[in-house]
Amino acid sequence: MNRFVDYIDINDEVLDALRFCNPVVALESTIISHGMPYPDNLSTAKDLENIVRQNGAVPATIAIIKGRIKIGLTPEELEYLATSKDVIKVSRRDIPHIIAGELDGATTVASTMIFSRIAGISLFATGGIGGVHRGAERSFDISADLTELAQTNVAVVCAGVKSILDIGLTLEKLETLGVPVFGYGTEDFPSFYTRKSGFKVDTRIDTPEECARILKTKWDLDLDGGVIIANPVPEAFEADQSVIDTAIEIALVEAQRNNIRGKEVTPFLLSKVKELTGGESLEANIALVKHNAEVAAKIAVALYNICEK
Ligand code: PSU
Ligand code: MN
Repeated sequence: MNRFVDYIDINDEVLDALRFCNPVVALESTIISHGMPYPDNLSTAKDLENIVRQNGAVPATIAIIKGRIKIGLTPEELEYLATSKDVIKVSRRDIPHIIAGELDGATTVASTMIFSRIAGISLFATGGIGGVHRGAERSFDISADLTELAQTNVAVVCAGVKSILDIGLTLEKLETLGVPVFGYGTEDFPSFYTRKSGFKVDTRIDTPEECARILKTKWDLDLDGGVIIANPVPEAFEADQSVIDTAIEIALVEAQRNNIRGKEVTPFLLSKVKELTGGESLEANIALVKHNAEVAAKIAVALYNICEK
């Protein structure tokens, strides 16, 4: 940790928790800067932090502000991220130049995992992760989130992946990379807005304690890398599958027509889907992230309890 202090600011609440090895849950910032409109982004970010606290853990929202890695944000910093237009999407390869250039960065799943591990945080709650894009056999477009999951010891609680991706190929790639994929209370791998994707997970887990035992075992054995805990959107907030499917088809055609490439692909598809599905997708999105924050906090507490023994 010492050689990182020149780059990182950890807020007091998180630092206290880390010092005593108390449960901490990391939260990402892409959701705030790119994932939702203002003011829903800000109210959701605050709600997520409170949900983590109510479930016995300390929240650590992660971002880069003026070149400093922030682990835990002040209310002013949250507000700044929620309203600033100049926040850049930062995955692994973007980290050096955003920090050296003293710029603002919203962390993706990959970079939030990297900073979580540096700080000693094992649980991370988000919405959806990146994966293998449709047509990847020609475009080679496979998210850096997957290679991060292969090497960085952080468990990611998410609502699966959106079908802007090829879900089957994403699951195959995760198998190749040795990343366990668990269904939380389900055998079905969820597809973000909806509870099923047509694909199964190979392991179902039903309790935070069961999950914590598996995580401890993995990392005790030096089986480096992350874990995906796929937690389906609560039934009451599930979106209409056909509305989502139509929006995704349109978004994919528009991305192709506009020759969108590289790191712009995912933000382009996400914003098109958001635009085409409006309020319905936003409501599902907020509900599922809150549910993920709750489950991540419970697993962090369970992990603390078994590591204490
Ligand atoms: N998928 C979603 N919502 C998101 C993302 C992906 O359903 O917000 C964001 C996350 O930050 C994820 C990143 O880590 O996009 C992946 O981008 P790329 O495909 O360019 O690696
Ligand atoms: Mn990509």
